[in-house]
Amino acid sequence: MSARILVVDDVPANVRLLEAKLTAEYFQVITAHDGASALACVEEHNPDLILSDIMMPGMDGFELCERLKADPRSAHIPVVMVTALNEARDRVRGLEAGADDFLTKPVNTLVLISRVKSLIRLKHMTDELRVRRATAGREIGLDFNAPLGRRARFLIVENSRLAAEQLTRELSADGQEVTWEPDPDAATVLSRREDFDVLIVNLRLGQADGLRLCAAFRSQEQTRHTPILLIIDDNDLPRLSQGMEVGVTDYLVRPFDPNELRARCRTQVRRRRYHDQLKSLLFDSVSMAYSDPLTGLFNRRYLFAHLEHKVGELDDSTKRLAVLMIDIDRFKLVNDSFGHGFGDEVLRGVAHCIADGLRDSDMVARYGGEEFVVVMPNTTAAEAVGVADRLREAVSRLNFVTPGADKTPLPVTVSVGVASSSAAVSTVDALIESADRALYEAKRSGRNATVVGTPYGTSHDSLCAEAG
Ligand code: GH3
Ligand code: MG
Ligand code: MG
Repeated sequence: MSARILVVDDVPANVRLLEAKLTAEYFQVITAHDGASALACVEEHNPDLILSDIMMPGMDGFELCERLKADPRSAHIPVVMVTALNEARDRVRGLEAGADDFLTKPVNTLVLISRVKSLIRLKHMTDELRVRRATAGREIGLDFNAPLGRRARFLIVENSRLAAEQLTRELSADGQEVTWEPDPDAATVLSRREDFDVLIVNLRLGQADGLRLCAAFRSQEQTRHTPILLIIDDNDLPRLSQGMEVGVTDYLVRPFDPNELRARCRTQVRRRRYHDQLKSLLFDSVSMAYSDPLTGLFNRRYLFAHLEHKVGELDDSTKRLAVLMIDIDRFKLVNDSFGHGFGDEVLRGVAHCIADGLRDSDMVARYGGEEFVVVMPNTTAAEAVGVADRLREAVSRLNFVTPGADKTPLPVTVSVGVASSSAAVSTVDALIESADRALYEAKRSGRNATVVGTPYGTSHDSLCAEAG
């Protein structure tokens, strides 16, 4: 895991200590010695995580955190406050300032690294989400501290009733919904049946091993990505790395401060929500990224991905490929005479007509404004010409009625350039170029025509004749 971490502390020795520990884990570390230079550093280096001291001359850590969280350009960067004492007051103040986590000095290396890794994983997820949102053309500016929306559902696996009641009290006070299950086997079954946002597991479950339960959660489909918060005692710290191995997302050492519990639980809920959003965005953006909104056909991007794949198959000498480049004749005139809206209607009509006239194995995409490309596997040039003529015929029979009072039927025709694979035409570019040149010829010959393309240097006529 690589990431850039900003360490802020006014005591140079403290900075060096954290820097050494983080560098040993191959993190890239940048440093600042006060709040003002930290803000400048964030602007310049865009870190993935900030570790900040609280007591600093001038701007203290709380104010720094508040400023970072108030700025949309830095609000999504996780901030960990490093507190000198295990001061409950500082933690409350830190939470109010928007801190994402706390570390207590002197900083335990294992604790430091696992917290840092956990938050960086989350940061990477939010980054991905921001990119996808931007790509999908949605509003950017994901608010890292946005309200968590609906109540989150927690499953607590804890054999002590007292401990479970304490956890339930704290989380319920924070507006969360809590289910308690003392038995690990029953918990596994329950987690498959119901949808939980976060799983809280006590490492010591009487006779049972909490880590075994965590491993079970990770191995079943329903909870593979559900955050797991492990609860341990001080002397269990050595088992923590095993826990991280198994896929535990974060942990709490008993006795814990209720504020810390809430902060960590909120972070886990966010993690879960991001994951869900990413999944649905991925699905949306796949279809959005590959389809043309006006016609519903595949777009140019998909066409090229598809063609690459199809051309790749041509190494097998039994495979052939034909491509049609179809362009509506004098379409500009349609727009100019009857308006863009009517032009769109004609585009959609022609698109559907082409799609309806193809085999299932053929693919049609909108190549550009009023141009379409059809990709036909296992098709010879002669067969492709047959398809092209049939499509031209079908388009010319379409019934477009012009807007306005007189409602005259408007004839629409297309011209088609045909290209087929051969030794000379065996790349995507060569196929497209060949079809494009043939289309140009079809336009020149008077439109509403089909012409077969030739690779450069080949006689056009001879191939036309071959196509029959
Ligand atoms: P040719 O027979 O030589 O192909 O003539 P043409 O008028 O069809 O070709 P030209 O390239 O001059 O004009 C294409 C027109 O297609 C121009 C452009 O405004 C229009 N067009 C491109 N995309 C859209 C669209 O999404 N909707 C509408 N209504 N028109 C579009
Ligand atoms: Mg045209
Ligand atoms: Mg055109």
